[in-house]
Amino acid sequence: MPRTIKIAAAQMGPVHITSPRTEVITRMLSLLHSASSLGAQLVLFPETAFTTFFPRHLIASQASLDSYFEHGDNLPSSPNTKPLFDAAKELGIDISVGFAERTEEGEGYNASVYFSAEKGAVIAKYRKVHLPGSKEPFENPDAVNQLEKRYFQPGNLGFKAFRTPGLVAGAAKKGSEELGAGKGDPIMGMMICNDRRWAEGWRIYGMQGVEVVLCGYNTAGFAPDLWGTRKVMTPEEAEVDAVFHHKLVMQSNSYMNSCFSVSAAKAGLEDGKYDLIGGSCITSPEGHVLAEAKGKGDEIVFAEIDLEDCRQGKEKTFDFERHRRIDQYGLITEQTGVVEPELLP
Ligand code: CDV
Repeated sequence: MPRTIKIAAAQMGPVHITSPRTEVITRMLSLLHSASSLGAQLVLFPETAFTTFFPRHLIASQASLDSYFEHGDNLPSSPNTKPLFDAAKELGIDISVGFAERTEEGEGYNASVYFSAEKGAVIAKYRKVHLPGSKEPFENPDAVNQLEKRYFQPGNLGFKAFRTPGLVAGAAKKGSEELGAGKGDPIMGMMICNDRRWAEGWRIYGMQGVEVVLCGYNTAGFAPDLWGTRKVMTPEEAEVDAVFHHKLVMQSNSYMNSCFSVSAAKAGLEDGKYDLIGGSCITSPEGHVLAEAKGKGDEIVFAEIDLEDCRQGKEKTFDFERHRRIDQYGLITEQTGVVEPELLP
């Protein structure tokens, strides 16, 4: 039986350091309404969607830094973000959105939430595990900094998949007669930007039967200080490569875990200077791109997907129960860095 969902990535053009929060929310509402007019049931917004991607800046004042953060559990009620959640509830659309989270204890996380329109509540939260960059800025004054390790703690909620109510008709529930994998409410997982480059998170979601992975991102188009300069590239060549790598990891990891993925970028020249790639896309369990952004501005990327399409991979090529060999995978959790084989005599 088909289990279809109409799904959208809300790509956002640049959000500048000077952009008033109200202006950003207005743009997000406009994207939500556009997605609604296409019949979307779920809309994904980018990483740190409500503000500029501030970890590129060295921010000295605590008050200024705090202005980029929200209290995680208050998003649906905070004046800065409430209008988006109110509209999602009113339109009956689930949303997932990235934000900088400040906890009661004062810790900072690069986080995202999943809001269920049916429940009228946040039903899942994710904190970015793989924080790229450094604590200190680069010495090169022209470098694009990536100070996530300075402002955020590594995520501590793991990669926990969750079910999303109200999206597919006739979903099996606890105690249903129609039991078995692939019959219940959709299984989703969230990751944030750099996480998508790491196979480990995808596999942990795959092992929970994930059907849709949601990933918001801010990826620089040209950042040689961060990436290395072994191959000298023009900014244009570097951006082509960055988009290639983005799609490569979304497509290959969707395939290897037999799931759909949705990715939503913040794109364009943020703060008038820092180029972010676009390339928001929706990929299938066979690794194909089903829909993708055409430009680098505010744009809805939309597809109707059938979760039943996950079954073939999950039951054949990537039937984990039959084919995985965990006795051979020990190094994955025993060792963090690389230990090369001994040198030859
Ligand atoms: N926001 C990010 O996590 N950006 C990283 C860059 C810095 C490599 C990314 O993986 O796109």
